[in-house]
Amino acid sequence: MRLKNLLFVAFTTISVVACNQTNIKNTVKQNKANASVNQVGDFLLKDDINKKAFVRGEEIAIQWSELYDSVTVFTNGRRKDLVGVNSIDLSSLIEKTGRVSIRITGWKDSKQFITRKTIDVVSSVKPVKYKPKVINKYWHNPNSFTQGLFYNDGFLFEGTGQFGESKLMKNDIKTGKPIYALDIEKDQFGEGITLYDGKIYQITWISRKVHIYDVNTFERLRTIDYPYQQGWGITTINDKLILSDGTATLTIIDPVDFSQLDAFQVFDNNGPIDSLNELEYVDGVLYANVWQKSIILMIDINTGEVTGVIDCSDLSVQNNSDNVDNVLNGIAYNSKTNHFYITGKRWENMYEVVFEKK
Ligand SMILES: [Ca+2]
Repeated sequence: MRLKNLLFVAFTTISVVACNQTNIKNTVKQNKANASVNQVGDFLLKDDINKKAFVRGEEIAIQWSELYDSVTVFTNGRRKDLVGVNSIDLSSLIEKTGRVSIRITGWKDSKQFITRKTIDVVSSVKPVKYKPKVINKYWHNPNSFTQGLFYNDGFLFEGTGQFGESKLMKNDIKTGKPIYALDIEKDQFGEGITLYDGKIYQITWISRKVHIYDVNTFERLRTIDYPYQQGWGITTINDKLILSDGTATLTIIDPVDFSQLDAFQVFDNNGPIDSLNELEYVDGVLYANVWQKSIILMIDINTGEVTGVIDCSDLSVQNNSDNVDNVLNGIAYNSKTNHFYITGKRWENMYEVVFEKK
């Protein structure tokens, strides 16, 4: 009997200890789980919880219960910490148009409660319609698959594409013939070109290489790595460069190492405009032609908004071809005359134009 009692006591004690240890373990486990496994927060859009698109500048009010000790809001990676409030207008955190990934985390004790949402911020302006007025028309080599174009000091500089055919040229405007022309590597497809600090930058489509030349001698100074997937258009904005990649996204970069300084998505008042290609920047306005469309967009680089659309279909028709690849692509600007030059891939003409309201 005595032994039996002893065994019973011992068993009970071990069980209780084991049970307590299990409880502690479970509690610790639970706390860790609470801290690491996100719980769904109750962060909701105030007026219409399912609303997906907002006009730039419109209030984007999010509200939540008073459960949390603190709240952190991320909009496209931009962070704001909040204490003692239970609502925020996100529009104050969003400067530009585009798709915005929102993550809101509420903290209570060791627990975090997360709500994620994606919204679109569309342009607040209706684009003004323009068309080109032709001042002059010049010969353009119909073999040139134009991918980049800029004006400098009386000449048009042109970069062309296609594997095995890509060139960089300095062209006489009146004859369209090259003063200088050089080929790039046969396995590379040339894309946009721009002038920065006395040097020409020529990007390539998928080779992830950038060639840099002296604008006066055409000597290739160096080739650097291109840190993005695709190169389409490039132009200079004061002390920075801006890139298109065939999507609605434009990337502002450091000219020294091509590292990203900013990126935004171009939206009109309906949504994103994809396939942005050749670029030109003039006095606060970025001009971008849209691949396979006969239009040039005017974009406010501070907001991402499309402020104007230039319909170049009359010019496209004059250069029509059976080849669907031969589309509008090439915008250059002469600051002395305020005239633009526009052409296209394998177009027979280079146009000197001004843009006027339709
Ligand atoms: Ca250009």
